Amino acid sequence: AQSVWGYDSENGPEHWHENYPMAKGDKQSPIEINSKDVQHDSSLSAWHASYDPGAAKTILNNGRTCRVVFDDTFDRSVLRGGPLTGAYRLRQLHLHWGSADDHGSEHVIDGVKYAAELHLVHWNPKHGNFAGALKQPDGVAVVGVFLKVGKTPKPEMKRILEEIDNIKTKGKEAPFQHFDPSILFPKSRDYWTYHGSFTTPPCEECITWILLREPIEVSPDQMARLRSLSKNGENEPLCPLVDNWRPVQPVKGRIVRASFK
Ligand code: GRE
Ligand code: ZN
Repeated sequence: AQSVWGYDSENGPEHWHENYPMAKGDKQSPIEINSKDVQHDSSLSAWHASYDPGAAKTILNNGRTCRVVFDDTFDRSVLRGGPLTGAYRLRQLHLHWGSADDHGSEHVIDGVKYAAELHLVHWNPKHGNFAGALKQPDGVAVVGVFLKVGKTPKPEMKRILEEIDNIKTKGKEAPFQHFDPSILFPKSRDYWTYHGSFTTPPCEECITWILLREPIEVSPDQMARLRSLSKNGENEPLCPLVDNWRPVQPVKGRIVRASFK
């Protein structure tokens, strides 16, 4: 059915399990979060990101997302606290987005789909390397930030979106240095947390999700820039890179905890 996975009808999320059986596992992501079903947990502490701007390396278009890659060869940019034990190293950030403003996020909050979702991916160095971490239930921690189109856009997103003109097509990569992604966080540190998976194949179930309650705002112009990326290579027919999100998966009895009331 599919040669390489993607988001189209012939290779999209409904087909992933054919080559990646974990995609039908019991702890898949994303999920819908219903605020009436979440459990406030007063023992959940605050999370802290301590990022070194010098760790940022490159930005690239891999035909499925736009990703910024960080140096993770030592503990220079780390996430701690919240539901986590120990420090997790920042490896990359990337986004999922839609073709219109009313969809694009992967997690759905009380029926609401946001225009985009930013994922900051960290791994637990006690497992040696990233590949080792993927095999462990406490291997990876992802901070998810929702993006909505609004009138008070975060100027901080500009840096990423400016660079997009340099990585229009699949396989393009550009230097992306001196960037502290914590400038993208919303004011509130309130979060939901649950155990789930990568939302892309092989959909390993190794992720502690930390989803921030407060979305950040982007301008219509900034969203248009994101949608101007292409999944085709240079000199190939134009194919816009949009709707790179996986639909929600069965919760299967998992509990979502909230850090706030
Ligand atoms: C992704 O590729 O979309 C992804 C990761 C890591 C964690 C979550 C996620 O690469 O969605
Ligand atoms: Zn993602």
